[in-house]
Formats: sequence, structure tokens, C-alpha cells
Amino acid sequence: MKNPLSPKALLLSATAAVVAVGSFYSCTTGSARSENVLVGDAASKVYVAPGKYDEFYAFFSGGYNGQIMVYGLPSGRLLKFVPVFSQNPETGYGYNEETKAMLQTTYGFTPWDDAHHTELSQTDGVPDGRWLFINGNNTPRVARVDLKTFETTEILQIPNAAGGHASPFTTPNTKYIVSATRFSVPIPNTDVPIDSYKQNFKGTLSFITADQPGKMDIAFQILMPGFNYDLGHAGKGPSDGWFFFTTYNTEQAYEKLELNASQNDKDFITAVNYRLAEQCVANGKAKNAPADYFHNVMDEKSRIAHSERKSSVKMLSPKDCPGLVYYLPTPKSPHGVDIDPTGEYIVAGGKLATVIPVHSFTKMLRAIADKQFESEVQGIPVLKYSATLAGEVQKPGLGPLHTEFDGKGNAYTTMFISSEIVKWKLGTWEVLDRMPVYYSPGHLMIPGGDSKKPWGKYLVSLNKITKDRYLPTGPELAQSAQLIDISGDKMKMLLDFPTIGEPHYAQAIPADLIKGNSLKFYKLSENTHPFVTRAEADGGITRQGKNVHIKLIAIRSHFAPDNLEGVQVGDTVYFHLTNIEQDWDIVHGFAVLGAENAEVIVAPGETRTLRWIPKTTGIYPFYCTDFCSALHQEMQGYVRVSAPGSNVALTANISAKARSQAMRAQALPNQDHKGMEMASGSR
Ligand code: RUQ
Ligand code: CUA
Repeated sequence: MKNPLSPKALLLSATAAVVAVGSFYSCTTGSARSENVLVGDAASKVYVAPGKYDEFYAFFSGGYNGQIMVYGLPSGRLLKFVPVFSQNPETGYGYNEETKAMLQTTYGFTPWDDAHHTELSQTDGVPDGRWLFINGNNTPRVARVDLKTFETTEILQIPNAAGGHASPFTTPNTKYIVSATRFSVPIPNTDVPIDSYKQNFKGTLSFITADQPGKMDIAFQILMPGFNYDLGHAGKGPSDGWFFFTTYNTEQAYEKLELNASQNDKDFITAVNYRLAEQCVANGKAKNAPADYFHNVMDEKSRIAHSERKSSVKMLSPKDCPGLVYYLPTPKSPHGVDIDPTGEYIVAGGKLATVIPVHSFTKMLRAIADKQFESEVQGIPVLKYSATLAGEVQKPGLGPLHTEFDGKGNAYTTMFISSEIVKWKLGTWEVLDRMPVYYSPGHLMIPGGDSKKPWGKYLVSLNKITKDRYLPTGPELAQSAQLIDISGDKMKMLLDFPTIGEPHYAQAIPADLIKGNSLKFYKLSENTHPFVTRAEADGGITRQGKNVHIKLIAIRSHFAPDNLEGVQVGDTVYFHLTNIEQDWDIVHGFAVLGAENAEVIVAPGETRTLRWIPKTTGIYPFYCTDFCSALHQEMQGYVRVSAPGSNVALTANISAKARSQAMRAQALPNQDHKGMEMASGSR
């Protein structure tokens, strides 16, 4: 199937690479250039025929939209948005009463965050398709998405932290995920002069237990000097048991960081021996420190989220646990830190560095044993650069940020400033290939590319600047992702596709590891929601003071009850809707005139609640918002709202059975059907 690359194409792609370097701001010629790097069979390599499945699921973080986008690869087809730190009108997440608790934080209801890194759970260092984690940067949080349901099922707030950026990277068996502070702040946070930074500001590295769903918690925090902690990755194989974090602003600047945090020739990679941390905690070396944070969990059976507020964490200070932390000097304001599949090499992306430095784990252990320290920072030994260095990739390009691996001994690094992906060889550090990308790539992603076993077939470049890549859509454009074939010696550009928000990172996994586990519906018999309605005749309306609870069912194509009276102005009404279907992909929705909340979408077998406060008397229609059947447009009902103190009795009409589908099909010839459709005015 594969066409050998013609010499002409090679020449063209080499020319394109040269032209692209350093000239990405002259965007008007961008499209022309990228056509040059396309190879003849690119279209067939990304074509997934109608009705066929993609080979990989890819999970892109939504950046400042707080969500996750699920794409199929290689087609680049968008499959789903998973809301995490957001309210989502498509699913009702964060709007319906059952999910609001997911977004609870100590700052109040927080339906927004800046979500940077998707991270698949791992077994023995390999992505396993059970869960997907993602971090919230602004109000530091980590979330778990269950890949059976593609739903956010758990969110843990990170206390004593600000800017949860180095997160939620996992250890090889998902025992822990981590979160490190990007911003140092006083810990506990308190009112101090900003210029007391050096004296009062600290960082924390949080290790979060993650292998038991519903039970995430802070296992311990490590109190660190007041630097900025940027990214992290766990060791694996020989380096299993260690965690590595990039560390910048070792200058401890607190103003004009652009200049003042770029002074030092080298910053650090922080190496943490977390097995030793476990021992120190077990031996009572950690202190109980005050903390204030929420843990929110979606109950599997009732499908209702609950919040718990917690007040303390185990805080470990490096000086109470000697050998816990070492600093590895690393040029210059490093961003990404990536561990190769063997676990031996620790690759840093020094944003302002002219080389890509690679540390050796073996040499690091030796340097520690031989005490090859150049200094100490607040009791933390700083190892000698020459003692841990395995090699440097020379002249890689400009602005290295992130590196992933193909499992065949090669590494791929994004060059933000020179807008290219650079392929280089582990061990010899020679540059093997370059591919211009459009424009300014941040992360790149190879399925399993940060794990022990990359599926090294494709690479996705996540580009920060789009400019002329797509039809213009005003001042803000979709972000651009580019799919590159890395199965051969030379990279081949296959596809451009847009992404929404600002995807920082993405991860991908073979579809086979997920698709067979996908839940088709919730079992109605297992629904423990207190307001579940299991059968048509069980619905009804009840009053508790000013609160009115309406229990109703949805089934193709009606609600029962569908006529409700006795509601008064001043009441708060709760519609508890149970979808009693037990069939895949048959969801119903609910909306009522004047509802200020998003619609409620209810999956088969589950119960969802819409809260509604009618403000004036009158008749209020409600209807199904999901086109569920041929008679979807008949799926409606009425609520009568009377004046306060009115003597209209509470009644719920449960005669819906009488209006069964068959009867209606009979009673509604085409003519009437159309008339009703127009009258309902909803389409
Ligand atoms: S980031 S572009 Cu992961 Cu937030 Cu590097
Ligand atoms: Cu149910 Cu439309």
C-alpha cells in the first residue's frame, strides 16, 4: 500500500522545512508550504470509510474551556465533549441537581477551569483504558473520567497550592497521580507583603492516591522552596519509584518574570524519591498540616454527586526525610520533562536553551551515592550537571518544549519558536529528521508516547497558533492539530484538523482497549435515586412546604404524568425525570418554558432533576429536547401555575398509557401531525 517517497517529494519536503524555520509569521504562504510536505497517499492513510471505526481514541484537553474533546484517529473526527470543570448544556452536567456537587470547591461553586493535561491510567507503565485524569490549573483540582461512561465521576481539590499545572501525571500503576504548584504562595495562604516572597512563599508537590475510584485523596504533600514547578513525569523500569518535576524561576522573582526569571543559566529538574516519602510518612515524619479542600464523587448507583470537605493533609518537609529530593541543574527555564520508555533517560525541554539536555537515571544514582553536589538549596542537594548528564542534542531548533517517544529508540521534540517537530536518536543524540508544523507547537502526542510501550505509528502536533490554516472565523480561530505518520524513517504529514479551546496536551490509546467496555445504558433495576420512577403509574406530584417534587418518566414518546396542576407562584419545583428505556443510545431530554437552566438530558435508566422557579401564573409547556423517535414532537406536557394560596388541588395526570404510541399513530394522520408541530413552535 505504501508509496515510496519520490526523490522530488523528499526535496520538496526538505525545502519546506528550511523555509518554515524562522519564518512562520509570514503566514500568507502557509498553505502552499504545507501542501509541499504532504505525500501522495496521505488521504488514503487517514480515510475511515463510513460505518468504520477509527483505530485510536484521542483525548484532547480543552484548555480554558475546562473540558475534554474525544477524537478518532487517524480520521480526526470529533466524537464527543466530556465536560469536567464546566457546565455543559449538551449533557446538563453542572446544571442538573445531580451533578452540581461535582463543581464544588472551597471558593464556592466553580464551573470553570483551565484544563491542561489528559492522562490515561496505566497498568505496569502502559495505558490501560480504565480512566482518564485531567487537571484544573486555576483552582487546583484533578478529575477522573470513567472510560466506561465517558463521564466525570470524581474531582479532588488540591489544597495548599496555586496553579495546578504539573498534573495529573501518573505513576506506572496509577497508585498516585500528582499535582505541583506552578505559583508559589504562602502556605498556609495568608496576608503578607508580596516582596516577602523569598521568606514566605513556598511550593508544594502533591501525591494523590488514584487507583481506587471514588477514593482519591492527598496521600502526602512535600513542602518545597518557593520556585515555580511546571511539569512532571514518573520514572519507570529502573527509575520506578522516582518522580521528576521541572522547576523554573529559581531566581525567585515575583515581578516581571519574563526578564527576572530568565537570569539563571540553569534551573532544575526536581527528582523525588516517592517510595522514600511513603516510608517517611509511615514513620511519622510528616506533620498534619491544615488544609481546606473538597472531594466530589458521583455515586454509581444513584447517579448523584456528593461533596465532602476535608481539613488536613500530611505535609512532609525534605529536611525531615533525607534523600527525598535532589535538584538536577538543567538549562534554561525547562518546561517539559519526559522519561523515555526504558526509564533511563530524563529529557528536559529548556524553552530558552540551545540544546536538549538529557539526564541519565543511572548516573543520577551514582552522583547521589558519590555525593557529587555543587551546592544546596534549603537543605536540598544540587547535583553537578556534568555528573548526571547523558548527552545533549545539539542544534535541535529553537524553543524545545515537549518530547515523546516511538518505542523504537527515537524521540520527537516540539520546537515552539522554529515551528517544527524534530526527531532524534536516544543514545547518540543525533538529529534524524525535521518536519515543519503550522504554527508554534506546544505539546506533541504519540499514542502511549510517554509510557513504557508507545504505539509509535502516529504523532499529533498540537499547535498554538493557527493563522491561515482554516477559513477565517473572526479574531479567534480554532486551534490546529496535525497528524504525522512516524512509522517510517522520515515523518510524513497526513492531516490538519481543528480543535476547540486550547488543547495543551492529548493522549491516545488503541480503540480496542476501550470500546468493548462502553456502557450502553444504566440498569433501571439498580437505580437508587431517591426520586426514581420505575413505571408510568408511579409518577406523581407532592408538596413539602414551598417545594414541589414532580416524579415523571420518559419513554418513547411520552412523559407520564404529562399534565400537572397545583403549582403556585413562589414554589420551587423539582422535575425528577427517569428515562425508563433500557436500550442503547435512547436518551430523552426535558425543558420547561422559562427555565433558566440548561435542558436536562437523561440516559436510559437514570434519573435527572431540573430545578424550576415559576415567576408568573399561567400554563407552562414542557417537552423532550432530544429527537428520540418519530413522535418526538408529540413528547410534551403542561404545568398549570396558580397564584399563591390558590385552592387548585395538586394533581398529576397519569393517563399517559391511554395515549400510547399505537393509538396516537392512528389518531394523528399527517395533517394533524404537522399542525401540532407548528403549534409547538419548537423547531
Ligand atoms: S503546557 S505547551 Cu503542558 Cu500547560 Cu506545555
Ligand atoms: Cu424523548 Cu424526544
